[in-house]
Amino acid sequence: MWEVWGGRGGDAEGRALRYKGWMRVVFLLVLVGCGVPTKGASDSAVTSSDTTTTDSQSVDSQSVDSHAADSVTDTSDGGSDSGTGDTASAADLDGDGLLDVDEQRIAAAYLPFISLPPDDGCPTMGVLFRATPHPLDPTKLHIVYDLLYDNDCGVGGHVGDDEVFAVTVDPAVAAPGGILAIVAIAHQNTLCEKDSMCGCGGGALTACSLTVWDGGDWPEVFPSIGKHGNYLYDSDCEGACLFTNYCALATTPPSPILVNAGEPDHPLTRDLTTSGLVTAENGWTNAELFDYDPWGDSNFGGAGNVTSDLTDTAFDTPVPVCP
Ligand SMILES: [Ca+2]
Ligand SMILES: [Ca+2]
Ligand SMILES: [Ca+2]
Repeated sequence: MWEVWGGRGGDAEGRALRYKGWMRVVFLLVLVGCGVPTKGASDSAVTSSDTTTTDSQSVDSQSVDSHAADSVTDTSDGGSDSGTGDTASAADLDGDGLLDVDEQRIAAAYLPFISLPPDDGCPTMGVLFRATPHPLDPTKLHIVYDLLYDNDCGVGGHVGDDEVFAVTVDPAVAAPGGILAIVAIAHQNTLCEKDSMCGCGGGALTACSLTVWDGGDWPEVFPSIGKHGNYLYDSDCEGACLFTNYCALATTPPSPILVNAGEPDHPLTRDLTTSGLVTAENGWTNAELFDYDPWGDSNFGGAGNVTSDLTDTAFDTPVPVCP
């Protein structure tokens, strides 16, 4: 089932590439024979870009490579038809049955529109995610997004901030349509807790709040200014928590780095700095957040426990039938 997301049989593809190589030689000979000018074949560039070595097994390269993988249309030319990307693209290092490159690609592609207010005073942020086959329907994914910030600078602010929402994704439907449901909780386990859930408009789920962006109707997630509590409707946020929380519709969402946490029994990162999320280059300033282990069951600075975030059943999402 998962191969429809890009899984490939290495040997079969190798044979296909070799066959294509021979066919290309034959084709070029025909072209030269006919006096037709030749040009580089674009797909050779794509396959050469996949030559990412076997250190795909390292967590660092995975998070970085995934971003490269998102921009699949590698414009570099040259390079041989090595086709050696199979080792990397076939890896399921967190053992959940999903190819890790697909987890990364889908988590990036189906990230809802995060409406981080333009005047947020502490916007430095990255996203740690956990993607798994949805327990209710393995053709869908359950993705937990943990938005990690350098600071919470709202009322009662603190170093570090962890704010979670989760989605159900149908990878067979392009984003944003394939975002089937979202669960968000603002200020979990406090008197100000606000739980919300929305969906694609089918069944009993209230439809998500949408904004037009990049040619699509994207479901929105509203982090409150400074506090970063996640709300699914702007109206739920305005003046929430004793007039300490306010939200705004941003014109563009942030483009955070996304790092795959892996699974509890097979983590893909034990250090968010070496994985490229909590780094000075990304604007992070609080030394106590560097080299944080998201599976170490410790608090993220003055914020919550990320291990709990990644395993919290409060963020279980339904699988609605969409119109
Ligand atoms: Ca996997
Ligand atoms: Ca996973
Ligand atoms: Ca917060």
